[in-house]
Amino acid sequence: MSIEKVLVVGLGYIGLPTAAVIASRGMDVVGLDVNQKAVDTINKGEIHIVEPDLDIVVRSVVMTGKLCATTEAESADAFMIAVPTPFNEDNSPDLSYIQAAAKTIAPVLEKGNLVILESTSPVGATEKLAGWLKEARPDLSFPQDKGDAADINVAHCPERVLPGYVLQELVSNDRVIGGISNACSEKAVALYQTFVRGECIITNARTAEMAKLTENSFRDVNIAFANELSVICDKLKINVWELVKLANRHPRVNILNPGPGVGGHCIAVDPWFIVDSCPEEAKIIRQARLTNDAKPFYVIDQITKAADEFKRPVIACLGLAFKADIDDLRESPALQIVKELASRDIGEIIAIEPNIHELPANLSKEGVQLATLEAALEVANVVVVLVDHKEFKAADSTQFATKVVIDTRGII
Ligand code: SAJ
Repeated sequence: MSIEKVLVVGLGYIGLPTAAVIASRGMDVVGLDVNQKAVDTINKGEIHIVEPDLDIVVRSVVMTGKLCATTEAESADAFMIAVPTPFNEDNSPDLSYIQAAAKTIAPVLEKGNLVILESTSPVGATEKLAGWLKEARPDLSFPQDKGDAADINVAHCPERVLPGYVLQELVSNDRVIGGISNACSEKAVALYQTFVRGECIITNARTAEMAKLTENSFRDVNIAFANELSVICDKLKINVWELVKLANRHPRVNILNPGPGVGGHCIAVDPWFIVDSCPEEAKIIRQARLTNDAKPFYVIDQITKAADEFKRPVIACLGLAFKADIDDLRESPALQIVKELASRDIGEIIAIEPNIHELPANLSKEGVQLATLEAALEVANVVVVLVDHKEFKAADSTQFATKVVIDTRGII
């Protein structure tokens, strides 16, 4: 049976662009979300998240009737689940959103349907999803029991796009596709090939789950290495940026950049899923998480020491986002650092974030001011670079000559 209609569950940073891109290929797409406001926004042809060019694609597919949003499940040929998989306080994965998605789509499932889990998931989650669907629909057969002959196919295909480049990477990245049976994989490949230009590589569901976790853990471990080096270099009075540049001249060395910590919703989360599955074995992966989580506190200490040299210093904090040239402040080490500084009352804090127009309420309540770089530099005693936004990289470095500078990104 060919796939003509797709229901995407979860219209966030991954679900909405995916739904829009599939719709732009001429398929009928229904987006399902629990957030009525998001649904209404999308149905007006507008978007509720920030991602370059996404507004244009969404507007066009909504206008042509290829994409519509709803809060109620309806039948389709394929279902794609792109809901959050956060972690609990004890760092164990929280699969409640996937379970809720299973409960929502189960009543409308029909023989021949394909269900794809896109959410980053701990190993075994796709099998769990298939189990929840089976529990809700004992009248249908599932691949964990019937293999290729099952009524319903279930596969994992982790999203791997980089925020800020989602529309390009959705199409150009290779996709790892892990079905519970071969038939599941093949059916999923057929769907992805309608909009992916990269290669669709088949494996099993558990390996696909682990592949995604491995990619982000690889980055986390390597950033932790860079962050550890930066602390060692401070102690040994060596410029870590010069050191990394020199070491990277070696043809087989590629050290990542130290920073104020690791933010975002992926790299700082996914490694915990591996640690939770194999707590005894995942030693380096766990330590990398701890090292990266400790880095903001190291930066706070550096700033506090610098501030101690002044009676009532003005501290300019450059950047609040979790990485360069985006407006996303969630899980941002820069934001964490500024919040903590404000609560310690060690001076006047000015935040410079060219990608936002208003400070988050909890910062303004603490007395933090939002200013332009120029205005902040006129009064600042201490300058802290927390994000390597293009506006900061372009700044004239002589402006910083009379300031105490703490540069966590190595741009000055
Ligand atoms: N960072 C450093 N030093 C570096 C690189 C990054 O400190 O050398 C910091 C950034 O400042 C940021 C954090 O790490 O705070 C993460 O940024 P990122 O750009 O490395 O990654 P994300 O979280 O925006 O997106 C990642 C991507 N994964 C990989 O590159 C392996 C993306 O492809 C995934 O789709 C995404 O996670 C996800 O959804 O899992």
